Amino acid sequence: MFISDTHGRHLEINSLYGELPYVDMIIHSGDCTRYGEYEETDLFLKWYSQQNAKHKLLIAGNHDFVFQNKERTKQLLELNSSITYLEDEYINIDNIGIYGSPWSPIYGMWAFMKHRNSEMDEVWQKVPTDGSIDILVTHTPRYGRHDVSVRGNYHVGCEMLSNRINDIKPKVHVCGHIHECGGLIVEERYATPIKGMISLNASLLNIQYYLSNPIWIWETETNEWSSINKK
Ligand SMILES: [Mn+2]
Repeated sequence: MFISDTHGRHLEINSLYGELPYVDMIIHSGDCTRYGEYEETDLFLKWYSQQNAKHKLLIAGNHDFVFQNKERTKQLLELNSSITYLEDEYINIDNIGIYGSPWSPIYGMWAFMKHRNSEMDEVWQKVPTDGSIDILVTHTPRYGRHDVSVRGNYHVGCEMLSNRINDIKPKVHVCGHIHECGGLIVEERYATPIKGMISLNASLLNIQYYLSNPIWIWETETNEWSSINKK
C-alpha cells in the first residue's frame, strides 16, 4: 500500500477513506509532517506504528526537517521501533527490494534539497543498478512524469533521476511532492523508462492540503493494482 504527503492529516484518513485493509507493507514516500518539528513527527510515527501492516516504511520529504538531525532521528526511531526509515538505503523485505531517498532538486528553502545537476546526480549514482530494486521510493518525481507544478505550469521533477531510471530498472517508481500530480501511470514507451514500469505519485493531499487522491495497493503476486478512493 502506498501513501505520501499526508502533512499531518493522517488522523482524517479513516473517516474519509474508511477502514484500510491489512497489507504486508505500507510505504510512505515523504512529507508526513507540515513543519517537520519533532513533536508532530513523533505523533505521526505513533499513528503509523499502529497501522494494519506487517512492515511500515518511510522516507523523509522536503517538509520533514527533523530527519536532517541524526540524533533526533535516532531518538524518534527508537521511540517508534516498528518503523523502517530509509535514507539513501536499500532493504530487502520478503524478497522485495526497496530503495528509498528523500532528496529533491532545490525549490525554495526546504529540507533534503540539492542542486539540480551534479549534486542530484550523486544521489542517484549511489542507487544499485544490479536489478535488485523492485520499488524505488523517492520524494521527488523524476523530470517529465507526475511533476507539473500548477505554480507556473512547468516540470519541476529531477532530470538526473530521469536519466538514471533505466539503469535502476525498478518495477515501480513511487514519489510524492507535487500534490496536484497524484496518480498511477503504466509506462508504455520502450526507451525511457522501461516498458511496463509503474510510475506512481502517491500524494494523498491536493494542492490545498486536503486529503483527496486515492490510496494505491499493489498485489505483488498477481501484479494487480487497485485503489481506495476518498468517499
Ligand atoms: Mn508535500
